[in-house]
Amino acid sequence: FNVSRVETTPFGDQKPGTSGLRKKVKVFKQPNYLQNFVQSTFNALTPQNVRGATLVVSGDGRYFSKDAIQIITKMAAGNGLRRVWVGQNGLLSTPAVSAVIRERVGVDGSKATGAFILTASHNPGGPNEDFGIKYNMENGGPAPEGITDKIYENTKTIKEYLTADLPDVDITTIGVTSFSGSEGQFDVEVFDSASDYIKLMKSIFDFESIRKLLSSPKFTFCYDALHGVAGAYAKRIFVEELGAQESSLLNCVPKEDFGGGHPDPNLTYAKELVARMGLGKSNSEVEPPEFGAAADGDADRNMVLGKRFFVTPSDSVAIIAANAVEAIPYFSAGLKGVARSMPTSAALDVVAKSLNLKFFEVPTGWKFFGNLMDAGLCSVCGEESFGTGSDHIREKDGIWAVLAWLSILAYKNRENLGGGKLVTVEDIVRNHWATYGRHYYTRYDYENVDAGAAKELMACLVKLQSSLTEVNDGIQSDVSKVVHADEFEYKDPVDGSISKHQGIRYLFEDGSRLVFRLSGTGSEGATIRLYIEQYEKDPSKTGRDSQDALAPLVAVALGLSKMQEFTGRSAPTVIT
Ligand code: VG1
Ligand code: CO
Repeated sequence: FNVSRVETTPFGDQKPGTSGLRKKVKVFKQPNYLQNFVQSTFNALTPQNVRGATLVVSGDGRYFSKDAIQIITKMAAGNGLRRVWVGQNGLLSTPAVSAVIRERVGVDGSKATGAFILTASHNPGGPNEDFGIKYNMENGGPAPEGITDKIYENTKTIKEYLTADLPDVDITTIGVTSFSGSEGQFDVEVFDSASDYIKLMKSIFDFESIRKLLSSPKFTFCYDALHGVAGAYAKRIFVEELGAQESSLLNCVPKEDFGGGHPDPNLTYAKELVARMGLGKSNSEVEPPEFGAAADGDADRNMVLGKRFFVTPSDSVAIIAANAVEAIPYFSAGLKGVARSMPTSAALDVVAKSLNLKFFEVPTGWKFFGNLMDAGLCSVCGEESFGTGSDHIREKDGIWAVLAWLSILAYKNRENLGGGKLVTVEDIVRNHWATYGRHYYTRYDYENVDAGAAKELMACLVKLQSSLTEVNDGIQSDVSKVVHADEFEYKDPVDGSISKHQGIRYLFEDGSRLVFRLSGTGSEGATIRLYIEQYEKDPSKTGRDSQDALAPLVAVALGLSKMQEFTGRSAPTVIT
């Protein structure tokens, strides 16, 4: 093949957000738009990770992925990479990409040094919806800010990109296609999307005990992939490996447009699962399953539900951390430490304190956990945004979280499956609250509001922080006093790098918190996130409805931020 240099001019809007570059498909379809970002990324890497290197390219299968894979493959050959690995049909979940970078050995003994993950995660897909791309490093984790900043700088000055005149490669069939160029050989290896990941899961969990749980008539199960890439793993793992019934899988056929839905596993968007679990209004005659879970488009998120019961993601990571050593073989030697993102509730903090574990609070986005894990400081971590994971890879992992919960359930019920009453998801959570106290928690999202108005709202909240007396005087309802307010700033304990402006915090005397952030993953307008948390230690008061318990704090937050005044919205788009 021949390599050519193609002239191009910069786009001004290629700054990677919380998790890569996410834009409407029509933006990505502009001539050279994807090419500019890919070349800017190659130019931001060390030469060893480009020339002669092996690159993984795949994603959640959303619309435009197939075209993108062909474009990137040709550019990889043009930039002197030695080979590209593609999951069959271009499908790899985000956690599977991380696993493949870390674990997989190619047919010729090669190892990958990085990946382009093609996903916009929980954002809808299709010709009028979102596409996204992000680069992951040799450790299997998202590129750190040092690299994403460099990529952005490169996108502002790019003049040309390199590409090879290869034919389109068949990505539907497993096998290797080789090409020869003037500088040597270039291979495209298409491989099974699930097998490396399944092997890793089997090395972490006791599949036999989960199989016993899933095959017990007492235990019923349901998994909703929302037509995302998790479907490609769910059947193999839950049905073929663990013996769940095929009818327990919902929406497990990956689709380019996620069946027209919003592949975000929360109480608003995972409607079908929510109804099946007895949490919605409908369908009250059928007895709901004991356990239900959902994933987002790229399968790194998870929502865990019990029968008529919602587990908050903040509680979920705390409960996994509290039970990991007993219930999950991978952790049997103990946890190295735990971590959560700043807006995530402090439920994990209480567990860390009581178990005497190292604890870290990092900014939103998974890239901050990787350094801690690489340094051996963190085993389990999570975010309030339905992200949970561990140091088995460097991404959050939706299916891992489900297997972790099934392991805990299998462990708690190890003597009950024959006779005796099943310990349910709800029992596990309520017992946890009784031991550690409960962090009432809710998040309000105001999606797609005017970007200017959102900025002003945030600026006002920062300004207010200089006079807490004024803030406290303005609070009418019966909540405790604001004792500290700031913008969260993080100094990475491993490399010393500093990340500023990571969210506006108002901290109350009784440990309650209000946090305000602007989303970094949207593709249109701005999304304001408001996080509300209140700690209750008294076991007789941990059973309230969370919206009721938090109503006074919510009122304070809405008043303080003048939410309706700035955004014109009287209610959030999504409450979780
Ligand atoms: C959101 C979440 C954040 C998560 C990120 C990527 O970011 O809040 O916790 O890490 O999405 O998740 P933001 O900036 O929109 O709040 V995924 O599953 O979209 O890659
Ligand atoms: Co995701």
